Amino acid sequence: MSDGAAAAPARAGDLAGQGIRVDVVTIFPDMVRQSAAFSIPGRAQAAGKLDLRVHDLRDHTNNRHRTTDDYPFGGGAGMVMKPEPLFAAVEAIRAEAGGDPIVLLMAPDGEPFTQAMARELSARPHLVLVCGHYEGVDERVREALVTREVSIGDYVLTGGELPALVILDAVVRLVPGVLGNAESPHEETFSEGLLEYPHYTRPAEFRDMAVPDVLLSGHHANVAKWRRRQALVRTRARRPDLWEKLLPLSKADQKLLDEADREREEKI
Ligand code: 5OB
Repeated sequence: MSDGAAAAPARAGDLAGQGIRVDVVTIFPDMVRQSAAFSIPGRAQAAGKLDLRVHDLRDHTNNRHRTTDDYPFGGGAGMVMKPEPLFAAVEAIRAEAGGDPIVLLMAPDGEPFTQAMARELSARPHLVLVCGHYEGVDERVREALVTREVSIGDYVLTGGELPALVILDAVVRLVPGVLGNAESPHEETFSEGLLEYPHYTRPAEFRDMAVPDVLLSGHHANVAKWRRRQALVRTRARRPDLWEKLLPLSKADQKLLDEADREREEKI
């Protein structure tokens, strides 16, 4: 039995403006449910900001073996996910929820998932995440059922469950009221295009490693400059792809970077 069928009926709009509904279609419902019970997604559910419904794809099969995959036409290695159970699962969600949810297929050849996409999705009242498996899903699912196909990076995975959980995590933390004030997502690494500056907490000295003096100085403007400088140096060194998009630098940033380069020379 899927969560969707067990839970009290709710319209997709019930959480609109104050939360998000996410339906996940998977052959491993326990993996998704159990993982999403932790951390921010777990808290968001408890707070009524995330209405998560996990559906077992096998509940939408017709044969007694509850088969969700089959051999590829034309031959070749691997199995392909059958279209009927996927159409039945998503159409049942649509019929029950109403509205016009975005249906996302987790796919290694999909659009790269970004912070910008997470932001966009977090503004929607209802998402349906479909987890693929095996060599892939029948092409007709991609043509006629799915709104968007999403990849979380260039590596091979065994299924779409972890990508769906990644997307859920990235999206839910942006839903208004999910993060507390102290954790508020205002300085996000990727939305500004810069990597984070280094962070320190107590103790001020640990195994002969000292926290930079400026952070202990209480001089807020100098702290801000130091952090900006560190973020610039780090982004240039670690992520040339992000760095290119930051150019040309503002005068102020260029000055900070020149300073950093000069000081490095003094030290070397
Ligand atoms: N690898 N993103 C990267 C993915 C992926 C594999 C998937 C789905 C999304 O399914 C096997």
